[in-house]
Amino acid sequence: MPENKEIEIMRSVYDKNDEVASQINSSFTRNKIFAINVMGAPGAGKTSTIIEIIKRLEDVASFVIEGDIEADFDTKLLQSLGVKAIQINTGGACHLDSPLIGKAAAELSLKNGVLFIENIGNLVCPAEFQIGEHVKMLISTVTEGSDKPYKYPLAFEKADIIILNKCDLLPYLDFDENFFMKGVRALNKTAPLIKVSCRTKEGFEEAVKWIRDKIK
Ligand SMILES: Nc1nc2c(ncn2[C@@H]2O[C@H](COP(=O)(O)OP(=O)(O)O)[C@@H](O)[C@H]2O)c(=O)[nH]1
Ligand SMILES: [Mg+2]
Repeated sequence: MPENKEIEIMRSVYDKNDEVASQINSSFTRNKIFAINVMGAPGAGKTSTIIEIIKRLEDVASFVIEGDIEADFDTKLLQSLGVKAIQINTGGACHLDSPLIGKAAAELSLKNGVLFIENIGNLVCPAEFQIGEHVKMLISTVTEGSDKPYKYPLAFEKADIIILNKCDLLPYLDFDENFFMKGVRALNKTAPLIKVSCRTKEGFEEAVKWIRDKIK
């Protein structure tokens, strides 16, 4: 019986979150904002990838909501590049939720453009919470090892696009691309998987084309 109770409470937390997420999503759509929930482990290159994509979307207004447990380095970096960015510090919580996004979005006066929401660095919880996004972008890296789809299936299953970053480091690692791809495709048959490097800049044209097609 106590087990049942726990499940009911969790269900109501998810339901409340999803209800707010759905309202936020409608508001983004009404305001012609395409929202991307950017997920990945700490240091995967979420901020670096967002920056490379924004540089190639020069004709589109870009906005960023930066989620971190503490600190605002990424927001300061984005602002120094002229990007409209706002920081959310969760103070310990391991994912962003939709009420947090609702408050941050209200401060950015969002209209006509792309909103990147950099989630907390974590391969588990962010995949469980809708935050008003139109698509989920998962950043995985060759330095994390090729077994990650097998160990963190939900993030790979839910992704609409998977970016494999840090490919400049492939010659120095034993990353097994076939094993990685097999794991990804067992979970997700449709998401494009794009190999990129924020160091050499390879692969970003394809990622940007995918976003442009989605905006249309
Ligand atoms: N070699 C290499 N380093 C990268 C690449 N992308 C990001 N980094 C580095 O990885 C670290 C974490 O990047 P950051 O974008 O802050 O990751 P985040 O924590 O996911 O936002 C930084 O030192 C970046 O310079 C890449 O493609 N290749
Ligand atoms: Mg970051």
